[in-house]
Amino acid sequence: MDSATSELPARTPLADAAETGLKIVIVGGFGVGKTTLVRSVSEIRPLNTEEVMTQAGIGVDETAGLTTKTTTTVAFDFGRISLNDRMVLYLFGAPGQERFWFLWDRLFSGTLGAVVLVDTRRMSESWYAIDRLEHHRTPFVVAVNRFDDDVSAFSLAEIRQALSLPDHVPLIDCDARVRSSGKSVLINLVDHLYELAMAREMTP
Ligand SMILES: Nc1nc2c(ncn2[C@@H]2O[C@H](COP(=O)(O)OP(=O)(O)O)[C@@H](O)[C@H]2O)c(=O)[nH]1
Ligand SMILES: [Mg+2]
Repeated sequence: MDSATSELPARTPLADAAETGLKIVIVGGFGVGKTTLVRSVSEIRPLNTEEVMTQAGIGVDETAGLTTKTTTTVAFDFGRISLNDRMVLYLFGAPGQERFWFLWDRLFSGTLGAVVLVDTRRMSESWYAIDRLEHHRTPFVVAVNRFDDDVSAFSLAEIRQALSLPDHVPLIDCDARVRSSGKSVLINLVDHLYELAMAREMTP
């Protein structure tokens, strides 16, 4: 009998990857830059289901202040990045539109941590994501995606206050279009997860 079919291999490539793979979710409001971030850091051609917005989206997908945005993500983005030879992050960009919020709770299961992307022109769009993450006790960092036409120039301290973010939640600036910037957001999250794990270990 063929040994390959008579017994299961000790390790399959997928299991190996899963063992070191961390599931990370990128959440945030509509047009905040989730697809852009996943695309700029992913080492595989990211899957996404970007659709040109149709007449039907008018009034449903609010584009106020986002004059250049003509596509919308109807499912989610998926990408992958290896931080080092042991650590692979699987990235899921979760749809920000209110009508997709029911998907988030499913998506959060098995998620080690999340990145909340914030656009300071539409800060309130992040409230729901932060709320859900706190509810699920999913650790997260908040990354402010600075847009060129954002003249508000809020400081990180002001943003922390506006979002009622506790001091222990990392808050950083980023440019979702730049790979090194997106990568540093992810490293920030992994560091945060590591610190939380260490703190848990220290508590008797
Ligand atoms: N100027 C500028 N544009 C950005 C930035 N991040 C994303 N965009 C653009 O903003 C639009 C919305 O980004 P997208 O990633 O589709 O948002 P999503 O709905 O969160 O997935 C796209 O046209 C992006 O090219 C940024 O940091 N600066
Ligand atoms: Mg998108």
